[in-house]
Amino acid sequence: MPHDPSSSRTALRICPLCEATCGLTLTIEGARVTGARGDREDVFSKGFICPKGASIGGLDEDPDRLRTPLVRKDGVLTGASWSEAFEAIARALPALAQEHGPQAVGVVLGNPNVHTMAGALYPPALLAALRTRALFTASTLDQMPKHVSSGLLFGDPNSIPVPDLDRTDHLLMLGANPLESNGSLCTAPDFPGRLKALRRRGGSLTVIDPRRTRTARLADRHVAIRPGTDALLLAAMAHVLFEEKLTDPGALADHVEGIDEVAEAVRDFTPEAVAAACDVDAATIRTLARELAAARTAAVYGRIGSCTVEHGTLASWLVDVLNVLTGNLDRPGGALFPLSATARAPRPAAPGKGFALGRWASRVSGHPEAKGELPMSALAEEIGTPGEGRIRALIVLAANPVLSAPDGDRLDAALADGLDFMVSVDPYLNETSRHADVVLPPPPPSQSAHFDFAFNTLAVRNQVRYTRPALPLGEGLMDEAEILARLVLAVSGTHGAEPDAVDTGIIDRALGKAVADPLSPVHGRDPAGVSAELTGRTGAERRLDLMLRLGPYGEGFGADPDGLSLERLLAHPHGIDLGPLAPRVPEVLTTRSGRVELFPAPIAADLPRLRRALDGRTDPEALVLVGRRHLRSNNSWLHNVAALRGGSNVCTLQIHPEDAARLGLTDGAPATVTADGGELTVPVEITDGVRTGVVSLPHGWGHNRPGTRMSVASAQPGVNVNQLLDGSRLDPLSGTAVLNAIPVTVTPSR
Ligand SMILES: Nc1nc2c(c(=O)[nH]1)N[C@H]1C(S)=C(S)[C@@H](COP(=O)(O)OP(=O)(O)OC[C@H]3O[C@@H](n4cnc5c(=O)[nH]c(N)nc54)[C@H](O)[C@@H]3O)O[C@H]1N2
Ligand SMILES: Nc1nc2c(c(=O)[nH]1)N[C@H]1C(S)=C(S)[C@@H](COP(=O)(O)OP(=O)(O)OC[C@H]3O[C@@H](n4cnc5c(=O)[nH]c(N)nc54)[C@H](O)[C@@H]3O)O[C@H]1N2
Ligand code: SF4
Ligand SMILES: [Mo]
Repeated sequence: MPHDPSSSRTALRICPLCEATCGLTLTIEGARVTGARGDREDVFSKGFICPKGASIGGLDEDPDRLRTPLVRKDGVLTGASWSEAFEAIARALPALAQEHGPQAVGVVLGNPNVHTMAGALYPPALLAALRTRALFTASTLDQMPKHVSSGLLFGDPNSIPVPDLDRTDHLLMLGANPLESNGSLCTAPDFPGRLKALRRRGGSLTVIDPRRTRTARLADRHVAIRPGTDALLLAAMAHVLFEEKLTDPGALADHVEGIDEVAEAVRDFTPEAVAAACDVDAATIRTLARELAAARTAAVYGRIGSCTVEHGTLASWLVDVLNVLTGNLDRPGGALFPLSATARAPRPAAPGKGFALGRWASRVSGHPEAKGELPMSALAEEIGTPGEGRIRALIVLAANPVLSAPDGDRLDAALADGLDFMVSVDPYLNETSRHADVVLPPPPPSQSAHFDFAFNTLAVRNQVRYTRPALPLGEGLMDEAEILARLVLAVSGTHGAEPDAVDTGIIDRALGKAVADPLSPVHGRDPAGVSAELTGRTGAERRLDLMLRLGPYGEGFGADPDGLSLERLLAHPHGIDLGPLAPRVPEVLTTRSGRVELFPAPIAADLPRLRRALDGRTDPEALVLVGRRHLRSNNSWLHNVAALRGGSNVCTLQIHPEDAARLGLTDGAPATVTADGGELTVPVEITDGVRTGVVSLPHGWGHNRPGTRMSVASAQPGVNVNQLLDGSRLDPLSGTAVLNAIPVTVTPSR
């Protein structure tokens, strides 16, 4: 189609594809995104971009994207109008909840909810309207161990310290590969450049990973640990710090309790005792501990490979134990708590409510809740096991658990046979949404506004940015904020009301609290008057304005004329820098003691399990499976963008040459992998990039189920690694699935 070059323009859009939150400059011709480059003026990302961000146009105009809602008619998903779709929901869900109780409606929240404004703003209202505890999210396939350890240590599961990447002298990184992932629980656009800068300024990087990743190749020291044993390694490092009197919590000393108890608890975990299990010699472990203690500043940082393992919560706890013991928690150059512009404004330090685990349990297996969630691994049994409280209906927002959670075949069958009604909010008809009775598709990224409510609380620098939609909504599309607001109305029995009513209700409640709060800048004011001052074109924007104005940097509705508001943010299209991370202890602490509780009871109760792992005999020929990520892939849903396919972005079984030779495997030939949950056949890739005893498969593949509409992905489907899991392996404290260090056998396929 010829286009008029004079219609070409640019527009800013924060990239929603990973946690790095890069600012993009989109090239727009007519109603199409024809290119994307890094926004050099972005206060945080300064022009950085990766191949995914550069391909956002391809994602935007993917012909397989759904452009109308789908409603199941006579068993077949059929294009429908928005009002038909919401009417179908309003007819089914309230009646089902009425008949079987609120627990009969389950909710699944997937990863992209932390990458959209709608996903941050509406799920709480949806859950409140449903009054269900049947909540499952990607967190229990991911970072829940970190939430649990942070909740126990600091009182709030969302108070997660992040490494001060730009100022630290020494970074000890476990189970993370930011050169492919671009970072996680540590929002840092151009993570690779920041690591190189660390080396350039004389700092050092140590990477603990069973694979020699691109990140490991950048490091001063790479330790190829045996998978699943990081908690042992970290406990032994803590042991060395105590034994050699290298502990010094520094400024934190007055705000920590339980250090002596930790010393006692790690007494058995000598480097010599853990060396065999970790396959790391004792001398190296001592060196790691001494280097950490000796560094002027240092940060310990653990991610996926330290979370989605048998001892994920213990490992996550030990990461911060080491940060505390070496005086690096809450100091510049160490690990600090970000202060985002939409967070609650800091208040005088005081004891808080603390963090409780296991306030209820899952119906079938009795898994304790964590942070109000049940393990994603338990979803299939909660649908498939008869009895009172069985999940009969499911609302799935931006999730594809058939591929991303253990034992997809079982979940697939449960979604097909066990549900009376299912809704998916998803742009694709994929392995999960194909089971829905109603699919509600959000618009493409270029047509959505963007604000990072989640990632600004995890960013290595305090800053704030907002981008409005770069393009108007396409014909027949609905903004995702409106979709979710209408969904709230449909499940509440108020279908047909104005979706703005949802936002107005939330704003009114928030202002009601604020005017009654003596510490709020609007204390004592008339809430209606304050509400009338809010600006914004949409309910979502007015809510953002409210949070910004009452937040830590806010203008407080006149209290601080230089403070933040939506209006001020809009005047800074490349964002506003709010400065480096600063110490926040004790104000940030909300434990019952008002201190860092370094040795919480649930952790103490889980330590015997770690102690038992010391005795684990390891068969020298045993193999364990770990995952990996590819730069040009994203979990289960970016395989449909043709521009990102190919190259190293392939679904292969990586194996060390020695293991391959012993097993008679040939590069490129198929191998059969068997584990608890099943069997897969996949091409072999022989590489010394994985250590011996370890094989690696990426996740998010296996696009070969019928009834999907992802033509590029299904042409080269790959295999679903999660079919090797039966869902029974969990980190017990957090309910997180064990996705790494899975025992497998591998044989050549015929
Ligand atoms: N074996 C193994 N399994 C893993 C992992 C691993 O390392 N190994 N990693 C785990 C991790 S860390 C995570 S976070 C999970 C992720 O697992 P999920 O939470 O299931 O997320 P995705 O696989 O990314 O699927 C996202 C879904 O959201 C849809 N989507 C995309 N954009 C939007 C949008 O703007 N709005 C809406 N409503 N929908 C959208 C996509 O089409 C897709 O259906 O996978 C986990 N699974
Ligand atoms: N390109 C791309 N970027 C992504 C994603 C994606 O799918 N693709 N997903 C996004 C999401 S949802 C997340 S949560 C983040 C995750 O971000 P990261 O945590 O950086 O994830 P990975 O790249 O999977 O790196 C995990 C590393 O842990 C190693 N590992 C496995 N088992 C163990 C173990 O027992 N011990 C140790 N020490 N290491 C181990 C693996 O070899 C791997 O190199 O990435 C995000 N960014
Ligand atoms: S690093 Fe992440 S946020 Fe930045 S362009 Fe790539 S996918 Fe987007
Ligand atoms: Mo994740």
